[in-house]
Amino acid sequence: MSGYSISDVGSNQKTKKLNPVMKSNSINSIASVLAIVGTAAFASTANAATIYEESFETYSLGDSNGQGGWVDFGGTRLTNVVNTISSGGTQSLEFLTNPGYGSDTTLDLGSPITSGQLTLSYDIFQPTGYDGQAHVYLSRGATLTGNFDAGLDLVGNGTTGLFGAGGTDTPLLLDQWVSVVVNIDLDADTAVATYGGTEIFNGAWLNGGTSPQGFQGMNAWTTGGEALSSFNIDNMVLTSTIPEPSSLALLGLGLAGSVIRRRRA
Ligand SMILES: [Ca+2]
Repeated sequence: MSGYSISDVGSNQKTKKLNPVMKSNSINSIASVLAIVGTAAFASTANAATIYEESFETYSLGDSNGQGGWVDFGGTRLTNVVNTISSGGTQSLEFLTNPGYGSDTTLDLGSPITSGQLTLSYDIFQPTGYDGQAHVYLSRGATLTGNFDAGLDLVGNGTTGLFGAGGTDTPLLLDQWVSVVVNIDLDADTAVATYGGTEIFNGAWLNGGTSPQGFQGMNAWTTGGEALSSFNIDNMVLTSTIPEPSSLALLGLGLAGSVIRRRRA
């Protein structure tokens, strides 16, 4: 076991800029502006810090093992970087059936994320003729040490023609890139997932296993089917929406505005 994993990836926090405040002699107007600033600051907590972002554009073509933190998990096929298909750019990650159990690769964060709101998104391409099951398994624990604790198992099932994650399955959208988005609330231990904008899961994130609440691993693999076929993944992005200190300070400003207004009422 190589134990290869990416360390805590640096966040790229964005600096927020306030619009110039209008000049006014009226306390009422100032109070209103403060209240508006407060509202805007609350909305801006959705500004995300990027934890992981990968478009596979800088990878060498061929075996992805060891590139960008991905570790081959011992599948019967390699997980290859290809330039024959992509969602933006020219390269993507390709998973091949044997048929049956084929490519299997995994990526763990250096340490689990245990609180706040996360959003994981990726694009997936399943062609007509891919008759296996395309898995993207999101684990609460480190997959490289065997802590496969769901999390969610997002499955594009070429056998049934459905995409699902244990909720309400929806028909596969074939021969096109489809965006999968998973919003995880680690404080409430809930998750909501969509496939091509259609909600496919809305339920518990903490639903078994031995790891505490959290998010750490992503394991993508393919199995099943009778055809020698493949699917592709591109544009994996993991962001965190934990409120930033500057937002909290602005929230305070908003509250001050509310107080001023109430006094004049
Ligand atoms: Ca790409």
